[in-house]
Amino acid sequence: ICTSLRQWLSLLEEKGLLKQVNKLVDLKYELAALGKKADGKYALRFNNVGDYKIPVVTEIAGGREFFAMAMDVPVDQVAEHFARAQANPIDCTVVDASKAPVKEVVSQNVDLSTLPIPIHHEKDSGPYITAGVLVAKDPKTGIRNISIHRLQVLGPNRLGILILPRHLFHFFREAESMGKPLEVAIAIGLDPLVLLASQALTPPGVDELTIASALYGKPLELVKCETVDLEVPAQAEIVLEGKLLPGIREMEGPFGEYPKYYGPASPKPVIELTAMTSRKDLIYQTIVPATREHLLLGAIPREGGLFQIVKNTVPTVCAVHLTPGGTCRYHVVISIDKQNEGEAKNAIFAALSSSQEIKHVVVVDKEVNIFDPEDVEWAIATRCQADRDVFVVAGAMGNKLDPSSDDGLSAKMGIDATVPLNAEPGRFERIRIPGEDTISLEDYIE
Ligand code: FMN
Repeated sequence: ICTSLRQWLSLLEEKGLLKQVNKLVDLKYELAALGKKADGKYALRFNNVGDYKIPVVTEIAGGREFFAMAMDVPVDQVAEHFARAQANPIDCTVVDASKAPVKEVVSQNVDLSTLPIPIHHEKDSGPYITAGVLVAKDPKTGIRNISIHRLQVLGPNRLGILILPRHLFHFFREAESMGKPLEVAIAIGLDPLVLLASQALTPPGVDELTIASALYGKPLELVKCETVDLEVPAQAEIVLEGKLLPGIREMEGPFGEYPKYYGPASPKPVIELTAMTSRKDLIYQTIVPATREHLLLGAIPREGGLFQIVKNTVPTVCAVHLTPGGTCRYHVVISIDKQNEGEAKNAIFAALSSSQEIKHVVVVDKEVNIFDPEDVEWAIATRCQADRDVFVVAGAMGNKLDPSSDDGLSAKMGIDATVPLNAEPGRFERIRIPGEDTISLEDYIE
C-alpha cells in the first residue's frame, strides 16, 4: 500500500502506467487536453511546463483498476473495501516536523504564481487548484474534516472557493456568524487513497483522514501547521495554510465542472493564505475536471454507502454502479437476485432516498453486467415495458449543477428491467454458445 504520491508514482512507473512528457507543455489548456487523452490509460508527469522548475502530474488514478491497485483488492471489490474502511476507521498519528517531508521548505510569504497551476477548460475564469485536500475543524467540536474544493487563484495569496452545503459550509457559517475567520489548510500532491477518503459521505463528526488510515491499514502521519491550529498529511508535496475570511465574497467562476457543463460565476468566499510549506523538489498535482479520475473519486465512496443502504431494504442486492455516462452521480444501475416481486421497486426507492444527487435508477437481474452499458441497455430493451415498469416522481430535491434541474428541483425516475418471476420458463433465457466464454479466437487464426 502506497502512503505518498511519490511511492504511488514509483509503483505506476514499475507497471508501465506512468508516462513522462518532456516536451514543453502550456499550462493553459494543453496540459488538460493531454490529461484528458490519458484518462483511464496511464498517469502523466509533465517535466517541462515552461519557466517552472516544478513537474506536474495528473491522471494518477483514472480507472477502477488504479484504485483496486492502490487498495490491493480485486477491481470488483473496490467499493465494498472502501465501505469496510469507512466502518472501521483508524486514528492518525502526529509526527514531528523534522520527520515530515512537507516541512522541508517553510515560507510565510505565499506567492501562488510560483506554482504551475493550470487553466483547464475554455471558459474557466483562470487557473484553478483542483487536487487540493482542504483540512478544517468544526469550530464547535474541534473535530477535523477534509474535502476537495475547486480553488480559483485570485491573487498571490488569495483563493476563491466553491463550498457546497456540506460539512465545511456549516463550519464556515458557524465561524462567520461569530465574525471569525475559519482556519484551513490545503494539501496538494497526495496518493489516491487520501483523495478517495476525502470523498466519503460521512455524518458530521467523522474525520475522513481516519478512513485514509483504515485504507492504509495503519495510521496516516500528520504534522502540525505553522500558522493555523490544524494538522495535515506529512507526506504531501505542498501545504497551503490560511483562513476563510468572514463577511467577504469575491467573484469566482465560471468553471468547467464534473457534469461536463460550466458552473456559473458568482460571489464566493475567499481564503487568505498565511504560509506555504513543501518538499524541496516538489511535484504539483492537478485533476482535470470531468475526467474518469474526477468522477471515480466521487463514485467509489458513494457506491460503498449506497450498496449498504439498498441492502438494508433489499437483501438480495448483488452490486451497484454509478455510471460514468451519468456523471458518476445521477445514474445508478443495481443488480439484484430477485426472490420476491416488487424488490426492484424497493431497491429504486432505497437508492433514490440515499442521496439527493441520484436521479435515474435502473434495476436489472444479477446475470446482467452492470459495468457494461450495452448489457444494461439490452436488459432495458428486452425486459422493460414503460407503462408497467417505469415510474416518475416530480419535484424532488436534486443537484444544482444539473442544468436540467430547476435550481436543484428535479424529477426522479425508476426503471425496473428485471424479468417477472412468473414469466413462462424459457421466455427470457439468454442465448448462449457452449464454450464461448473460454474459447480463444487467437488459437484458431493464422
Ligand atoms: N465540493 C464542493 O463543495 N466544492 C467544490 O468545488 C468541489 N470540488 C471537487 C473537486 C473534485 C476533484 C472532487 C473529487 C470533489 C469535489 N467536491 C467539491 C466534492 C467534495 O469534496 C465532497 O463532496 C466531500 O465529500 C465533501 O466533504 P464533507 O462531506 O466532509 O463536507
